[in-house]
This record gives sequence, C-alpha cells and structure tokens, in this order.
Amino acid sequence: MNLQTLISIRNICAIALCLWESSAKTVTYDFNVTWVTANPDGLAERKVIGINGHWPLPIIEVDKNDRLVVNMYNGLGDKDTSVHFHGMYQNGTNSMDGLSMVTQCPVPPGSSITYNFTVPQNGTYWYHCHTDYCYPDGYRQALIVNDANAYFYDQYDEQFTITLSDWYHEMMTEIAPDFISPYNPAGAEPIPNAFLFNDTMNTSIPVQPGKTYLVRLINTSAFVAQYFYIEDHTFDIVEIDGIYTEPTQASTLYIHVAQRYSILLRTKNATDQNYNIVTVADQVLLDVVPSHLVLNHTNWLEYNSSAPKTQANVTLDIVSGLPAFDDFTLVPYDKQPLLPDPDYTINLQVAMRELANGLPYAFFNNITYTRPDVPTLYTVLSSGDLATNAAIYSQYTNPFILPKNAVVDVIVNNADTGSHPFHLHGHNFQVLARFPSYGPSFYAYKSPTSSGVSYDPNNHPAFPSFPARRDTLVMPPRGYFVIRFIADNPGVWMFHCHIDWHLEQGLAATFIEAPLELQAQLSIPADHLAACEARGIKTTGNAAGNVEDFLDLRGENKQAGFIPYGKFTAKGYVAMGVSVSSACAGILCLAVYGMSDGKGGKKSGGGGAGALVTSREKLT
Ligand SMILES: *[C@@H]1O[C@H](CO)[C@@H](O)[C@H](O)[C@H]1NC(C)=O
Ligand SMILES: *[C@@H]1O[C@H](CO)[C@@H](O)[C@H](O)[C@H]1NC(C)=O
Ligand SMILES: *[C@@H]1O[C@H](CO)[C@@H](O)[C@H](O)[C@H]1NC(C)=O
Ligand SMILES: *[C@@H]1O[C@H](CO)[C@@H](O)[C@H](O)[C@H]1NC(C)=O
Ligand SMILES: *[C@@H]1O[C@H](CO)[C@@H](O)[C@H](O)[C@H]1NC(C)=O
Ligand SMILES: *[C@@H]1O[C@H](CO)[C@@H](O)[C@H](O)[C@H]1NC(C)=O
Ligand SMILES: *[C@@H]1O[C@H](CO)[C@@H](O)[C@H](O)[C@H]1NC(C)=O
Ligand SMILES: *[C@@H]1O[C@H](CO)[C@@H](O)[C@H](O)[C@H]1NC(C)=O
Ligand SMILES: *[C@@H]1O[C@H](CO)[C@@H](O)[C@H](O)[C@H]1NC(C)=O
Ligand SMILES: *[C@@H]1O[C@H](CO)[C@@H](O)[C@H](O)[C@H]1NC(C)=O
Ligand SMILES: *[C@@H]1O[C@H](CO)[C@@H](O)[C@H](O)[C@H]1NC(C)=O
Ligand SMILES: *[C@@H]1O[C@H](CO)[C@@H](O)[C@H](O)[C@H]1NC(C)=O
Ligand SMILES: [Cu+2]
Repeated sequence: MNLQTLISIRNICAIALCLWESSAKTVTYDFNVTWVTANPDGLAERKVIGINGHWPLPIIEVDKNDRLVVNMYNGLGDKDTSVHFHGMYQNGTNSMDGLSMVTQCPVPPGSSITYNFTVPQNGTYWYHCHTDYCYPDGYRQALIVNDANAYFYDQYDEQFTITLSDWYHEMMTEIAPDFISPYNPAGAEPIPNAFLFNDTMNTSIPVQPGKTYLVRLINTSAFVAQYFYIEDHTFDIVEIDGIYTEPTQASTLYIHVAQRYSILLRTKNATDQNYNIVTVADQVLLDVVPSHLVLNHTNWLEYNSSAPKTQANVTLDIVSGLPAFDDFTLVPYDKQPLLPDPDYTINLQVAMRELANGLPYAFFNNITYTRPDVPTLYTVLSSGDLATNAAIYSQYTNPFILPKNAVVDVIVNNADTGSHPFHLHGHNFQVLARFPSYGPSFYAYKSPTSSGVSYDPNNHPAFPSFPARRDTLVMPPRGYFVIRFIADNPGVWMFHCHIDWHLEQGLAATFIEAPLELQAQLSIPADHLAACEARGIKTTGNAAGNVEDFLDLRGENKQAGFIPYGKFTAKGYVAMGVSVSSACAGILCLAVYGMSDGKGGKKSGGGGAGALVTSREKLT
C-alpha cells in the first residue's frame, strides 16, 4: 500500500472516529502493584515497583473522551501508595487526582482503590505514584491519549513513545533518610546512578526512510533534566504537555522532570548510515558529578541494521548556558489569546534553607509544605461554609482559596540558585513571562552572591498575544516566571516542584478552587474512605483533624522554627564537614555519608530535630 492510500484511509478513519466520539468507551486496567526486580542499566539489579509482575510498566493508552478505570491493589506489603495521572484535568473528579493527603489517603498494603474518570484531553501524559518518594522506585510510565482529530494526525506514518529518566540503585527508603537529614543541611540532592532511555540503554529504534514519525518524549525523572537531539536531524514540535502547538522547528530540546514534547520527525531518504540519538543529563543540577556517572548517552535511529553505530561526541555547552529550544516561544495551535487581567494574584517566593532542627527544607514564602492530618479535599467537603476560610487548611499547607472562574496569576520569584520544574495540577496555564530565557544567559544569576532578578509588575516586557500553555514549566535560577489560568475547575490542586526531592522538602502550595461548588458536585467513593480507615486517617475535620471547631488548629503539624539568617548550627557545621569531605568521593554522595560517622551521630543526636520528619512520615 502506498503512502497516499495510507493517508486517505487515515482520513476516513478520522471522520469515522469523529462520529464515534459520542459513544466513547471505557478502558479498564487492573494494577496489582508488587515488588519485582529489574536491572535496566546493566549495573545493578534492584527491587522496583512492578504492575502485574512486570517492569517496565504498561503504557496506558486511551482515545480522547474515553473513560479510564484503574483498579489498583497495593500488594507491596511494606509501603503505602497511590497513582496520579499527570496532566489530567480531573474536571468533576478531583478525588481521582491521586495525591496522598491532598485528594485521598495513602493506600496501605492490602487495600484497593479505584480511579475512574473521563479523558477529554489530547496528547502525551504520564502516571506516577504520588505518595512520598515512590515514583523513583519505578512506579511511573506513559499515558497516551490518541486523538484522531489532531491537526497533525494525517501528517505522520507511525508513532512511538520514549521516556527519559534518571535511575537510582538504592531504594528510596534507603536514600531518603540521609537526604532530609541533619548531616545534609544544604539539602544536596542524591545523585542518580544512571540515566535511562525508555527504561533501558543502548537501544536502536528502527525507522523507514522517507517517512514521518510522531515521537512522544516524556521525562519521568525524579531529579535530573536532559537535553535531547538527533544528529543531523531537525524536527517539528507539535505538542507540549497536552497542548498542540503551531509546528515549530527545533533541533535540541531541554526536557525537565514531568515535561512532555511530541515532535514530528521526518526521516532521510538514504539508508546508508545510522544516526545518534543523544541525551545529555543536565549536570548543572548535580552538586557533584561522580566520576563513574555517565551523563551522555547514545541510542540510535536505525536506518540500516548492518551499518555501524557510533558513540556521539557531545559538544553542547550546557554549563554556561541552556542551549535548547525555548518553550516560551511556542504558540498554541488553538491560538487561545492572552487571558484578561487577573482577578486574583498569588505571589510566591522560592527559597531553600535549613531550619532550627538542622534539616534542609524548601519554602514558598517561608512556609514549607507540611502535611495535614486530614486530606485537604476531605476538609473542604466536611467544613460547610468555612470551606472558603484558608485558616482551616493550616498555614503550613500554603493554602490559597481561588474564587470560581477568577483569572488567576501566579508570580513566582526564585531566591534559590537552582532551577525548578513547577507543575500545577488540574490545569494548564499560559506562560506570560520568564526570565532569564533559555539560551546563553539562563544561568546568569545562578551565583549565590548574585541578588538575582525579581519580577516587576510595573515594568515588564509585553506579554505574548498567544502565550505558550503547558502544565510544567522550568524556573531559572534566581529568576522568575508569571503564569495565568482561569479557576474553572473546582478542586484542590497542588502547585509544586516536580523534583521529587524538593517536593518532599516542602516546595508546594495548595490551591483550593471554588470550594463551595466542589462541595455541591463531589462525593467520595466508599473504597477511598475505606483506604483511610485501613490507614487510620480521619476523613472529616480541619487540617488538625478537629471537627468540633474548624478554626481550632491546635495539634496541627507545623514546620520547625527558623534559625537566624546566615548562621549554621554547630551540627550544621559538622554536617558540612562530612559532606564536603566525603561527598564526593564516591558514586552516590548520600550513600557515602550515610555510611560515615554522621549516621550514627544522627541516631543518637538527632533528638528534637527528628520530630518534624517523624510527624511528616507518620502520616504517609
Ligand atoms: C497480586 O500479585 C501477588 C503476587 O503475584 C499475588 O500473590 C496476589 O494474589 C495478587 N493480588 C491481587 C488482588 O491480584
Ligand atoms: C551500554 O553501553 C555502554 C557503553 O558501551 C556500556 O558501558 C553499558 O554497560 C551498556 N548498558 C547496557 C544496559 O547494556
Ligand atoms: C465509573 O464512574 C461512572 C460514572 O460515575 C459509573 O457509571 C461507573 O459505574 C464507574 N465504574 C467503576 C468501575 O466504578
Ligand atoms: C484537543 O484536540 C481538539 C481537536 O481534536 C482541539 O480542538 C482541542 O483544542 C485540543 N485540546 C487541547 C487541550 O489541546
Ligand atoms: C519504550 O518502552 C515501551 C514499554 O517498555 C515500549 O512499549 C515501547 O515500544 C518502547 N519504545 C520504543 C521506541 O522502543
Ligand atoms: C528529565 O528531567 C530531569 C530532571 O529535570 C533531568 O535531569 C533529565 O535530564 C531529564 N531527562 C531528559 C531526557 O530530558
Ligand atoms: C526524499 O525524497 C522525496 C521524494 O523523492 C523528496 O520529496 C524529499 O524531499 C526527500 N527527503 C529528503 C529529506 O531529502
Ligand atoms: C547498509 O549498510 C551496509 C554497511 O554499511 C551497506 O553495505 C549497505 O549498502 C547499506 N544498505 C542500504 C540499503 O543502504
Ligand atoms: C567522535 O570523535 C572520534 C575521535 O575524534 C571520531 O573517531 C568519531 O568518528 C567521532 N564520532 C562521531 C559520531 O562523529
Ligand atoms: C558530555 O557532554 C558534555 C556537554 O556537552 C560535554 O561537556 C562532555 O565532554 C561530554 N562527555 C563525554 C564523555 O562525551
Ligand atoms: C521570609 O522571612 C525573612 C526573615 O524573617 C523575611 O526577611 C522575608 O521577607 C520573608 N519572605 C517572605 C517571602 O515572606
Ligand atoms: C471544567 O469543566 C467546566 C464545565 O464543563 C468547563 O467550563 C471548564 O473549562 C473545565 N475546566 C478544565 C480545566 O477542563
Ligand atoms: Cu525543585
């Protein structure tokens, strides 16, 4: 069959699918979540979270408008879990968003829970565990929504999906205690042991000459962003995070944790050679680059299986700048114009530092997100008219009440020297401003001695007429961004950094959108409540679990006190010494100081310091 015939068959199918849309189907997955073993980098076999006895996990695939049902059984035996469907709007189904202590209870071993919602969106998404540190243990995979009405549907011959991720050899339960530890006051993130390409390495992707492929790229990392390019090929970006874009040519992408790109890749006509697909981990994010860690990887676009395959010589200058396509410039295909001026503005300042308990935390406006005793959604549903009073959710969840259909601006200034991929649940957002831009000046203010650049609402470049939209956006070091969306989706939606380490350090805020409308439209399914009962968590009351007086927050979980700015505790100094001396002798810094004297010291000397961590852990 020639290509022309193929295309016309596709068009007929497209029309047919269009007619079928009103009778969308239900797609059901049964997930028996258990431990299995895997060795994707060939360096170490380890326990990973499998589904139905397998890892890599199944790619969820649905057609636009389908109902997706996932029956999840927690067969892990020793760990709570949940699933979040990243990028799904969950419009009318906030209870299916999968965040422990926000929209549900953590599901304990031996319990089941069903997720059930419709998918009115198109594009490339993913699913992952959202209970403590759990997706780096392997619980993450692609979720693809096929859309026969996509404008580029008749422009490609085949599609494939590639996930990019970082990989740790140790279990999160082993790494995490050494991360939020008095011996790591600077909060140095654990260095991955490897970087995976589609959950493996050294792979060849066979392609035919003269064809067009839709390639869906998903970053399922816990920490590290990657550059992606294919030698001697350019491609057209057609989607970011579920939003179709005007086809825009690019050659190098920077894909941070949780971001997705779909590209149309046109293959060459000649089949005399293969081409390197190159991924480069962003070493700027790593405090130390251990000598064994391989940052640059070559996989192959295979035109000819008998032709040689070489290793790429990578020449991107990634240390002084960010040499990749700037997503800020992408224009959505639907050309949604700049939304009107905001009705409601949220100002957030990002910082990372140690608290008086000697542990490293991350902050929005000096508040580090601290889990409530009752999932925030359940507080909304049990609080009647008080649901619009932010106080009941505890100031330590960083709550913001958004009025129904308000145009909301979120202005985020970054006082931290790191870059952070921020994700908003339940929405995509327009990107109005970001500074510095991708390119040579991206790291211009990274130095700790620089004062950085703050957004000035009275003096800023004109906003784009058709701003890029996505659900995960990279924040530059010591720079800022401004995003805008309409609060048209009643629910409790988290806004947080998607680096799993930073989320655990508290870099999160809770947007409580139209809580009274939410009360009117939502009730919690019995199996979700049963999971709470099995886990011993209350399903009514304010953030402190008080049902008598919602304004009485006594007993709420709080963050530790501040230490005078610029001072380290004595313990902090010791810890710095430990981390400087051993950090970086070995493959995994934290594992190294986990084994040093530091750890014994923590057990005996952590004392009051551990209290907050204990109260955080107790709940999850
Ligand atoms: C899940 O898988 C485990 C291990 O194969 C098995 O023992 C268990 O019965 C399964 N549970 C369910 C609910 O399917
Ligand atoms: C991939 O290739 C590199 C370089 O040849 C090798 O060191 C590594 O072990 C390979 N990885 C796997 C999983 O085969
Ligand atoms: C999913 O939700 C729909 C609509 O509420 C309901 O009709 C259906 O029975 C539910 N399916 C499951 C498996 O719970
Ligand atoms: C989904 O695709 C339809 C066309 O099928 C388009 O009208 C709509 O804007 C798309 N939605 C998003 C979120 O891109
Ligand atoms: C990537 O991995 C998934 C699941 O393991 C597999 O289904 C898919 O075919 C792989 N993609 C490519 C391009 O090989
Ligand atoms: C995925 O994101 C992580 C975290 O930002 C990053 O380190 C990694 O390089 C990214 N991977 C790819 C292939 O883009
Ligand atoms: C491949 O050949 C076709 C038809 O001969 C031509 O239209 C196309 O431009 C060629 N593609 C490339 C990348 O040279
Ligand atoms: C494939 O590569 C081999 C080895 O380089 C070469 O001899 C052969 O001609 C190539 N085949 C095609 C169809 O280009
Ligand atoms: C990389 O450099 C080496 C040494 O200069 C060279 O032999 C090799 O062909 C180069 N590889 C590519 C893909 O250009
Ligand atoms: C990996 O890529 C970086 C960035 O381009 C480069 O500086 C470094 O030399 C590369 N390393 C190797 C082993 O190719
Ligand atoms: C955070 O606290 C410091 C010290 O108390 C204060 O100077 C600063 O203004 C606060 N920042 C925010 C954003 O509230
Ligand atoms: C949610 O649904 C409402 C009502 O159908 C609609 O107006 C709104 O645009 C939707 N919001 C999102 C984020 O899908
Ligand atoms: Cu972060």
